[in-house]
Amino acid sequence: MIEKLEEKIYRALDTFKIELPSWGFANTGTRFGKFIQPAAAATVEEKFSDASQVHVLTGSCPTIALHVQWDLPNGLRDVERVRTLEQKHGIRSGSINPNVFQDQEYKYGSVGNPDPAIRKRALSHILDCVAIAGSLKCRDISPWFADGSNYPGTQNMRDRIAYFEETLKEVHGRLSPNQRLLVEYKPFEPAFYHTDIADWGMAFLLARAAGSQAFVLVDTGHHYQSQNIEQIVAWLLHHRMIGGFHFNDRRYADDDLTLGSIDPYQTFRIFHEIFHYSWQTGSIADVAYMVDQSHNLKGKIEAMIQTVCTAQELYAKAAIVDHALLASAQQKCNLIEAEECFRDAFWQDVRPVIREWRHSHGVPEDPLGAFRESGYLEKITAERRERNTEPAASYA
Ligand code: LRH
Ligand code: MN
Repeated sequence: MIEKLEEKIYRALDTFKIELPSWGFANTGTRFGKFIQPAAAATVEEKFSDASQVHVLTGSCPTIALHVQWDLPNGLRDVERVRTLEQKHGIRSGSINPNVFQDQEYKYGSVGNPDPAIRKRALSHILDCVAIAGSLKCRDISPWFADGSNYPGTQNMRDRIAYFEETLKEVHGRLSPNQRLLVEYKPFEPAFYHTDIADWGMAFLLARAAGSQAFVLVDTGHHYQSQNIEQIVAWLLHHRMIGGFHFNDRRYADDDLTLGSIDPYQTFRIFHEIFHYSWQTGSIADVAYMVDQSHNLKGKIEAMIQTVCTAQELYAKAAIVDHALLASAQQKCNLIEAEECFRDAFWQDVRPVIREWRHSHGVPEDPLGAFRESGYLEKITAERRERNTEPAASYA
C-alpha cells in the first residue's frame, strides 16, 4: 500500500527531536565583541524557561544541552537544582558538554597538554561531567577540544595523539552501560596551525580506540569550505560510528548561523543520507540531533524557533524522497531520473502539511507568530533588562 506524502511527513515529525543549546539563549558574541540583548538568558533557570517556550511552540525539542561550566558551575552540587528546573519547565537535560577550553590553565591545551598535571585536571573535569550526566540520567557526554597549536614546530602532534587516546579510553571506562561519548572534531579556531581533533577521521580513530560506546559528533560548521559533509555522514553511517550532529549554518567558517539560513540543501542532503540508510538497512540510525548556534544579531528565542521550524521542514522533505525509485535509478545510472527524484522531494512545499501536523499535535500552526503574540518576550525583557546591562560574569 503506497504511503501518502502526508503520512510519511507525519510519521517523520512524530519521531523528530532536536536538542537546543542552553548557550544559544545567552548573550554570546564573537571575538570582536558582544551585542547585548536585554531579554537574553544568563541563568540556567532562564535558559530552561526559554528552551521550554520553544518546545511548547514547536513540539520537537524536549531536551536542552548543558555546558557544565556555564550551567552547572558548582558541578554535581547543581544537579538537584537542574532536576527542579526540569520538573518546572517540562523539558529534560540532554547532552552534557564539558568545558576544557576556557580556563587559563588550558593555554597550551587540555587533554593534549604536554604537562601531565594539566591533562589530569582536564580528565577530572570530564569525569565530573560523566557523573553529572549519570545523576541527571543524561545519555550523551559530548566534549569538544580546542586543543592545538598556532605555529609549526611548537608541539609534538604524535605525543598529543597518545595523550588523547589515553584520556578518552579512561573516560570511556567510566561510562555507565547506556551512556555514550560523542567526540566532536573541528579543523581550526581557536588554534590556527594544528588542531588535535581536526577532522572526522581523527575523531573516528580516537572514538574507536576509546571503546564501543564512543561515537563521532558532526558539527556542520566544522568543515573546510568544499568538504562533502553528507559523504562523511555516509562513511560514519556505514561504520555505525555516527553519534550526533550540531546543526548550524555558515558562509565561511564556524559561523554558527541559523540552520538552513545559507544552504538549506546541505541539511536536506545530510538528512537524506540518514533516511536512505534506514530504508536500505531497515535499521534506524541512533543519531542525536542538536543545535549549536550563537545568535549575535537576531532575537535569540525567535532565531531558535526559526531553526526548529526549518529543521522540521528539511527533515520532512528528506522523509518524502521516493527511496525505491531513487535506488533503481542510481543502480541503472539514470542520472537525470535519480537527480530529479532527489530534487523533487527538496522542492516540495511541505509547510501546509507541517501546519496540519502542528494543529493535530496541539502546537501553534505558526510558532513564530504565536511567540510574538504570547507576550513572553516583553515579560522577560522587563525582568532581565536591568541585569543585562551589566557585562555577564560567564561567557554564556
Ligand atoms: C565549538 C563548539 C562546541 C561547543 C561550542 C559552544 O566551536 O561547536 O560544540 O562546545 O561550540
Ligand atoms: Mn559544536
